Amino acid sequence: RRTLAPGAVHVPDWLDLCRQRELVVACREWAMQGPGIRAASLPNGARMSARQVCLGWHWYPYRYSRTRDDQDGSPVTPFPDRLGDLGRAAVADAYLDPARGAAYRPDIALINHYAADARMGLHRDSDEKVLEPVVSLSLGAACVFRLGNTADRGRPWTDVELCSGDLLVFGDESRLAYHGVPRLLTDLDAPDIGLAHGRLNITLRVSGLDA
Ligand code: MD3
Ligand code: FE
Repeated sequence: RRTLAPGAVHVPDWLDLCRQRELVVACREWAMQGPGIRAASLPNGARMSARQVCLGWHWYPYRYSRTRDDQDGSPVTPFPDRLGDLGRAAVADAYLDPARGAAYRPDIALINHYAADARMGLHRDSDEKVLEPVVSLSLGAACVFRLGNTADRGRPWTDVELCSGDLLVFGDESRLAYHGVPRLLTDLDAPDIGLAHGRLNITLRVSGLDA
C-alpha cells in the first residue's frame, strides 16, 4: 500500500488470481448484456481508443444517462451489488478506514478495455456531481499510469506501473487530479486470468445523481 499523493493510494496485487478471473468472466457477461462494447466519440469527433461498457449510468461524453444514448438507446445495465461490496472493501483497505469503506455507495462502473495500442490522454473525471472517491481495478496487461497535478495537464506528474490485480483509490485532494494511460506494457508478462489480450480497467464511482 503506497500513498502516491494526498488521497491517492495504490495497493499492488489487491485482487488474488481467483478474483481476477471471476471479474474477467463477469465483465464478459456484462459486455454481452447490451449492444456491445463501444469506443466513445468525443464532441470534437475523435474516438477514444479504449473501448467501454457502462453499468448503472451510461457515460455519454461528458454526462451520464440512464439510457445508451449514443448506441441503441436501450436502458443501461443495472449496477451490480457485488461491485458495491468490492468498492466498500477497496475504500476501507486503501484508506485503512473501515467506517469510510462501509459508507461508500458507488452507483457507476465504467469498464474500459485497452488493446495494445490504446491510450488515454490526460483528463480529469468531473462529470460526477459529488467528489466521493473513485476506485480503479486493473486486470490483464500492465500499463504506465500517469498521475498529474490538479491545475493543468503539464508537469509535475508521476508515472506508476499498474499490474493485474492492482487497486487504486482516488479521493480527497486527488479526486480532481489529471490522469491518463500513456501506454500499455506487453501482454507476455500478464498472468493467465482468461483475458486473451490487452488490459481491463474497472472504475467505480458515485454519480451524485438521483436513483
Ligand atoms: C485519478 N481510467 O476511466 S483508472 C477513467 O486505467 C480513467 O482506464 C484510467 O481514467 C484507466 O476515467 C485510469 C485510475 C483513475 C481513475 C479515476 C481517477 C485515476 C484517477 C480520478 C481522479 C484521479
Ligand atoms: Fe479518468
